[in-house]
Amino acid sequence: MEQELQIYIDGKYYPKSEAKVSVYDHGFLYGDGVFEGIRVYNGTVFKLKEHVQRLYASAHAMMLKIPLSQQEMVQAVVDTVRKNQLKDSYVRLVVTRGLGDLGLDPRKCPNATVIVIADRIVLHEGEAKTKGITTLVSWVRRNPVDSTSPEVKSLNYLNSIMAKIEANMSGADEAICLDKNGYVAEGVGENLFIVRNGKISTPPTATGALEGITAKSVTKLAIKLGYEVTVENITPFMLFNADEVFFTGSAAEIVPIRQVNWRQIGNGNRGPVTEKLVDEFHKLTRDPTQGIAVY
Ligand code: PXG
Repeated sequence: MEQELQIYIDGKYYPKSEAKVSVYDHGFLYGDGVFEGIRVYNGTVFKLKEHVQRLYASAHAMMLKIPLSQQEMVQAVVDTVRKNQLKDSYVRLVVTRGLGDLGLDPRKCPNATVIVIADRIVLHEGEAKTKGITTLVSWVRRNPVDSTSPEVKSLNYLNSIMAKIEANMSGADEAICLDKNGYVAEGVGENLFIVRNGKISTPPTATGALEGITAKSVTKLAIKLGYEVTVENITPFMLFNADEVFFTGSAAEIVPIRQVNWRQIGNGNRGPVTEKLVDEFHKLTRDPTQGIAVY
């Protein structure tokens, strides 16, 4: 039988079937915690330092003290991937406020819980990546930055889940969320880009989007390819009339969008700019200098 995956919890490894946290953990009781989703390509943890930095920035914003240095956290991820002998995989890094009582006061939680899961990943190489997906602009708005800010990658994903339910029920592959002013913010776990007349734009994070690590890589690649990339407010009208629209994210990678609320985008297929970026991004993920090598 294949060996069970080993999960890191607070410095110890547990087989997947025994990897558990308490029902008194405030991550479970209140969504009080932060996380990252990271890909491993051919034994290199892609943009690991950037993900760890963002994890600590999210934790700092909510005054959650992580009991490891960033360097130790990088090492914990590398060790967990190595222990499971994974090459192409997916890492979920979770830090919760830790064990407390039934009151929400975080002072009741002296020690954060640190979890590293390295698991296999099913790659969606088929239709979605080449033909594109259908989307629905959801009525569920992104929270403003003075609320549960989407800039913090916290365990509070109900906003995204509500939007996802709307997409599911309407038969769309994914949801697009607007900010409170009606501008396009992002997907439920992806950043969004549009292409018009050969120019690329993406919404500002202040509109209520996570500062995506994939979005940053893709922006750099686009500039290297000679495209202009502008951060600007994007309206639903601009989406409907874009030549190309695509999502970016660690889990999603680059996904073309071929339909927004029943309106066809471009010619209804993956556009040429998206295609070039997909090719370049694929090469980037295979470059061992773009992450931390495990082996
Ligand atoms: N917006 C939101 C709300 C996200 O959660 C992104 C944008 C893209 O960011 P990155 O840095 O990944 O390019 C995310 C990332 C999952 C999962 O399991 C979700 C994300 C990443 C990895 C896994 O649903 N979201």
